[in-house]
Amino acid sequence: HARDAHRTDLMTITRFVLNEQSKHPASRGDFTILLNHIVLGCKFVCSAVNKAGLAKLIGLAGDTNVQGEEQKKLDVLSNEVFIKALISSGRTCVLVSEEDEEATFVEPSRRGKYCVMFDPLDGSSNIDCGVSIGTIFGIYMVKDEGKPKIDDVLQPGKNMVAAGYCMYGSSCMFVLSTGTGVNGFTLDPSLGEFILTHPNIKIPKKGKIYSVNEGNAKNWDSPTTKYVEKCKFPTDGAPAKSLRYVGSMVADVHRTLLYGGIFLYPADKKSPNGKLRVLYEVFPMSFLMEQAGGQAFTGKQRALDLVPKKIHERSPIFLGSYDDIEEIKALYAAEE
Ligand code: AHM
Ligand code: MG
Repeated sequence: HARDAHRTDLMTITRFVLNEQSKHPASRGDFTILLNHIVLGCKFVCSAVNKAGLAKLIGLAGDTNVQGEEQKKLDVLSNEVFIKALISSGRTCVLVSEEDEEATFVEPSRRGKYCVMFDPLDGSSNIDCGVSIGTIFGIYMVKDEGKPKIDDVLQPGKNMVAAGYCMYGSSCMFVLSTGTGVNGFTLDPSLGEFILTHPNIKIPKKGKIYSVNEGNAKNWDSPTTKYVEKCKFPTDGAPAKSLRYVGSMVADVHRTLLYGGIFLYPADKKSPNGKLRVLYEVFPMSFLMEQAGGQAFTGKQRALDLVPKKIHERSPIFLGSYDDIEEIKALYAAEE
């Protein structure tokens, strides 16, 4: 039976990516190797997060990161694990981490053709209380393998060759796109393997949920204010939307992908560029949204068209179901 086949014919993430890559005759397995190293990092973080309370890993490391926030021990640890795993893959040349002010250029003997931008452990405010957190990553191809430059990671998001996240939640889930749709894998802890559980994820065309930090409402611009007002007091006879906000981008985006709706971190008077970082938060999530049939918009343009000037740049972001993003786009268009 079909179900039996699934139980005994396990589609691991490695097998899945090898299958995908075999469709490209020129492929030499480099991407599969890179991905395996990312997956290893995620498994490590998953295990560390699960043990955090026990192992007393939680607590301040006494350091502040480049954004001037307190750095938690788990953030530091995760960052080290990912940097080392990525370098040792032998397939990377430029690395950008939320935790490091400067990009890391891999030494020539260990260099490969991929640039990886990542937030090793996002959702820092949720670490200490055991709420879902995650790792986010995006991957570009270097232009000239012999001469990796900072410009290689300042490309528009649409140039990404892959993006994904791992959510450390009630189960550990790895969601990936290599530009041909979105697939979700769940960690089977007894096997230590990510198994394909959510093939070809498509976001519902319209959703019933909005997700935003409404505590910032007094500083919002008028399209955002109008949009959220409409979610609560619809004027077109539609039912009001439900509000869900974890405060971990990975968890909020994951729910949005599966259930539909909209996630927004808009600009406000205090932060004219919003909060979320372009390279390792906005771009990877926008890439996944589009690949799942949704949209991602900055308030001015398609998010993936943005050309970042600095590696830690921020941007407002509205992402989610196709129809819901159309509405916010219309409100911004009406302002012009
Ligand atoms: P972080 O990188 O310090 O963890 O901040 C990013 C997080 C996102 O996961 C989340 O979407 C957002 O910050 C929540 O911000 P706020 O607490 O302002 O609502
Ligand atoms: Mg972050």
